[in-house]
Amino acid sequence: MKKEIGFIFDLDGVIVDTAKYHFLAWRNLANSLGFDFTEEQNELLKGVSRVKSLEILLNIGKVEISEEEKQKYLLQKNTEYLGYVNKMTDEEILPGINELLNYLDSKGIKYALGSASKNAPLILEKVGLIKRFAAIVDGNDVSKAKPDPEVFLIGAQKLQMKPENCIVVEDAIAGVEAANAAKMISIGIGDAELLKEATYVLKDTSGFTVDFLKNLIN
Ligand code: B16
Ligand code: MG
Repeated sequence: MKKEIGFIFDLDGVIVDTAKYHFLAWRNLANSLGFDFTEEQNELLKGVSRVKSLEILLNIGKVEISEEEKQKYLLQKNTEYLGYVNKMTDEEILPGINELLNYLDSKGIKYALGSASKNAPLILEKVGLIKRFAAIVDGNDVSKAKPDPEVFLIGAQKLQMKPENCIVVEDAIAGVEAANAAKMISIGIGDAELLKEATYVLKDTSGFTVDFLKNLIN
């Protein structure tokens, strides 16, 4: 009998590109605090929790603020970010993802979401994918952020799969490390050098084809 497998997809950078909206909101906050924030620096925030992202941003600007102000800025940033998210449609699903999910559905292979974002359910709803996932694990469900494997281990539990039978799709180094720590197969989406710890690396989601998936599964 063939071994049962499950997939766990990261959200930002794998299903949709919300990094560009995070960037606009963080840059506005940085500018209002008197410093600039570049797209290159935004790379440092990918896959990182909201609170940790603010810490990194404040470090870049060498700004020190009180705990109360931090809470205020986190809310301010998220409100602006949600303004962009609320306008999202299914046209923002990254290339190839619909085909992959259709193929997994046709084979009866279950998939979960494993994201650091507390806004993940809203984003999936906006792009019309929320009902497709057998389970959703997001930033509200975990106490330890990636590279800790918690998010993916909860995902495996919800899929009722052993971790070693799960395949994680991730675009962030911390996410690949989390998948490896969970003893799962990892597919990195992005730069091969950056994601060299992943079991497989594909340049972008359009390289993650149904043919690649068929070979992987077989
Ligand atoms: P939120 P992922 C991550 O999503 C983003 O890559 C990261 O930039 C963001 O800070 C984090 O979610 C938290 O997002 O502010 O919406 O809770 O890649 O883990 O799907
Ligand atoms: Mg990501």
